[in-house]
This record gives sequence, C-alpha cells and structure tokens, in this order.
Amino acid sequence: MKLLCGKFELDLSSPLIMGIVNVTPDSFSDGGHFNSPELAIAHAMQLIEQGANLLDIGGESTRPGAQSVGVEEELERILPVLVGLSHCGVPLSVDTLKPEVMRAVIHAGADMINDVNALQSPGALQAVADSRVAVCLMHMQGEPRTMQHNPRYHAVLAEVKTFLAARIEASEQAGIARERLVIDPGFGFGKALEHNLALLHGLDTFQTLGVPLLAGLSRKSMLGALTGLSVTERMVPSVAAAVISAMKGAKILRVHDVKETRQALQIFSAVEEAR
Ligand code: 7PJ
Repeated sequence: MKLLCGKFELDLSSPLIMGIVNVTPDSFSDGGHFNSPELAIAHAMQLIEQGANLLDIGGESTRPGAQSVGVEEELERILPVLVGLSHCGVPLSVDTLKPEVMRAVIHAGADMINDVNALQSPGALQAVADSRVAVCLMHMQGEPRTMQHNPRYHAVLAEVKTFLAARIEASEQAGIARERLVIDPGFGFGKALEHNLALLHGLDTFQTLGVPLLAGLSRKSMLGALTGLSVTERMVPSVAAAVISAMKGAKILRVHDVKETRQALQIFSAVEEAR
C-alpha cells in the first residue's frame, strides 16, 4: 500500500511512526513543554533521530474541554516550526480543522493535513483538493469542548465506519484521490472507555474501506482509566496500544514515545515477516 503525501510517496508495507510535535500551550500530555519554535524544532529533530517516519505538528489543542484558537494565533504557532523543519527529510503533517490554516500551511510546504473534523468545515475539502497533500480523515462525535460529556452510540464500530466511508466518498467527489487519504476512528474523540475498547478490538474491520488506517492512542485517558497511571506515566500502555493497533492493520501510529514504539515495532515486523 502506498500513500501520496505531498513531496513524498510513502511505502506502507510496514507501519510508520508519526511523531507528535505539539506547539500548544495547553495540550494535555506535553502542553507548554515545547512552547517556542526553537524548542519544538529541537524536539522534532530528536523524534526523527529516534525513528519517526513523519511528524504531526499541532497548534490548536483538541483535548477534551479545550477552547479553540483563532486562525492568526494558530498560524503564528505552526508556521515557524513548519518552515524550520522544511528540510528535515520526513513528511510534515499539520493537525488542524480550519480551512484558512490548511491553505496557509499547504502553501508553506506541509505534506499532510490531519483533520480531526474529517474535512467537514465549510471550505475544507476545497482547501486541500487542489494540492498534493495527504489527508487524515478522523471521526469525532461532537466538538472538543463538549465531546466527552455524554458520548452515545448504538453500534460504535458500524457508526464510525459508515461515517468514514461517507467522508472518503465526499473527498473523492471533491477531487482528492484515494491514494492521498488516510482514515482514523478517533480514539477519545467523543468516546467513552467502552467505545474506545470496542474500536480497538474491531480496528481490523476498517481495513475493508481500502484506505490506510491511522491510530492515535498515545497517552490517552482510556489508558489512564485502565491502569490508573497519570498522563506522564503512560508510555508502556501507549506502546502496547500501538502494537495492538499494528497487529490489527494500522499503517500509521501517532505517538509521543517514538523511540520505545520503534523498538516494539521491530519485534512486530520480525514476526510479520516470519514464515
Ligand atoms: C488524534 C489526532 C488522533 C488524529 C489528536 C492527543 C489529542 N489526530 N490529534 N488522531 N489525537 N488523526 O494527542 O491525544 O487520535 S490530539
């Protein structure tokens, strides 16, 4: 499986690691730590050294309860980091749901748009259509500010799958080639623990949509709910979740702990290649 991703063409025959680069002052797991372009760039370079195959740069926190920021402020956070990393050698994804931000970062050289809103904002499909960037279409129920208040589903797997199929269809209709698309069930985005577990258990069913699957479970609250560990203590559960995702067919793993995930995936790949 291949993914067209801006200046890159990614080989997805084994899972890739997407390292998280937050440039938000309020991100839940590392908020404020990399709150200057220099620090964020240094952190990003370290993630590449540790084995990140792509980077996801986010300038607006989408954690539960987070308030949204304006276009100007989001771009002020992202652009210096994006430009500073333009020769880093790996594809650069930008985590945003705003069409204005999408257009600006594509112009500035982003290779991928990671949209937790699956290009549903007015103008979002058009903002990415006329470019070469890859797009991650993620499922979310509700909006970040209120999504964890009372998530409800009749059949979470089927509902998320139907939604993603519709967003693939809408993207293709808008002229975004299938080879540019990635899908993601959106762990923790309007989902209670039972929903997150059902999605992870049934993750392999998303493979039938014929588009590579991205999974983001790193340090998320479901891992805290299962272990009692605080957010800074969740490395081992995060790596376990990444390996489970890989075994169920995820092709891109969005993680904070790149070095440890890389080590775990070496075992996964060896087993995959055994006959
Ligand atoms: C995800 C994301 C995810 C995708 C965040 C966090 C919250 N994008 N952005 N998938 N999560 N595609 O890092 O925990 O799961 S922000």
